[in-house]
Amino acid sequence: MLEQLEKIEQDALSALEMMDDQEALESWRVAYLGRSSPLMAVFDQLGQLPKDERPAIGRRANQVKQSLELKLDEKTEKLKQVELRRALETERLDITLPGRAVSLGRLHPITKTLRKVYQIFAEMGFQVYLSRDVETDEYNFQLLNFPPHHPAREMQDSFYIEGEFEEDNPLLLRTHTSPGQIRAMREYSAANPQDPPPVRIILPGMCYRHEQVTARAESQFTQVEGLAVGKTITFSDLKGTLSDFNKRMFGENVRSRFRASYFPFTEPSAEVDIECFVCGGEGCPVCKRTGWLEILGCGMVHPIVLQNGGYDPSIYTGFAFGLGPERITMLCYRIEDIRYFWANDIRFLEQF
Ligand code: FA5
Repeated sequence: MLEQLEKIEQDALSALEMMDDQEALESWRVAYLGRSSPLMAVFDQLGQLPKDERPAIGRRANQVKQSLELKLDEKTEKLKQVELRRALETERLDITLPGRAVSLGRLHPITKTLRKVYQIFAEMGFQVYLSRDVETDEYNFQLLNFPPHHPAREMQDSFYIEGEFEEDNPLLLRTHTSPGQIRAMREYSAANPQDPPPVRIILPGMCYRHEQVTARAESQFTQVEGLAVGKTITFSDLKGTLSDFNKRMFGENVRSRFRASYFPFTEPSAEVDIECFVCGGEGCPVCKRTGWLEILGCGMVHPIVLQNGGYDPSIYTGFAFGLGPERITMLCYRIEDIRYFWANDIRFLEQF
């Protein structure tokens, strides 16, 4: 029986060597220490042994049992360590890996153009003046020398706002940034009505026109108005300012032209065109086959407008202009259709 116990111990220990996970260890425990194991069978037979053999075999059986339990505990602990190490290997954090880029928002192309326009005019000494989007007929038209029922109003079809308003002075969404000229001049001249200070401002903002949307015209677009009023301002100041602006905005070699035009609030009036970027001046659908793209309207401030702003036209003169950042952005980035700006198409916006 002692030999049988030796064999049980040896078999069990060499089988334990082969076990390599917790599941295998459990089946080993059932096989060698469980109720139906050969070792337990030895304990069961102890009672039938001759009395004098019982103590030695009983002691030896207990030793084998304790030794196997000890080895099982050691092996269990060892396997736990191996599994832990394996888990650490696979879940290892590599701090040298580059992080995932956070996707950032970006500036709308019109905002980029506006910022460049502000910078150029700031360098020339113009300050930014913000006027309102909802205007009265009086400021949008009448004070700018558009008399009621004057056909020039049809140049800018308006979005009127329903509600209560004075007769002949309805509310509307401004059709251009020019009403800001009157608001600014009135504010400046109110400070010193006898000798109003000179004005040198730009007035950026959204404008709204109830007109056919095409590749060149939107019903909602931005404008940047410019206004300079002083005692010695001439048309050459206007030409010099805008020619310099064109060079800084589009580059030294840009071809531009001043073309005589008409606005009720300037006299004389002009429009400025830049050579068409699509056809290089040959003529195409974008430039209506003229080879030129209009980017702004301008002129010398009409005496009636100066008067309405609180500036005596026998002492003061001024120039004004209104440019279209959408048209300028189209030129800078070679964009062929103005409708992309408001289409919210991420494939378009991601290019800027
Ligand atoms: C005006 O709105 C005048 N208030 C400009 C002005 C100011 C003249 C001061 C004299 C003195 P006009 O309607 O031409 O003018 O518009 C000026 C510029 O706004 C155009 O050259 C163009 O660049 C832009 N613009 C006009 N209509 C649209 C439109 N529907 N969509 C996009 N841009 C437009």
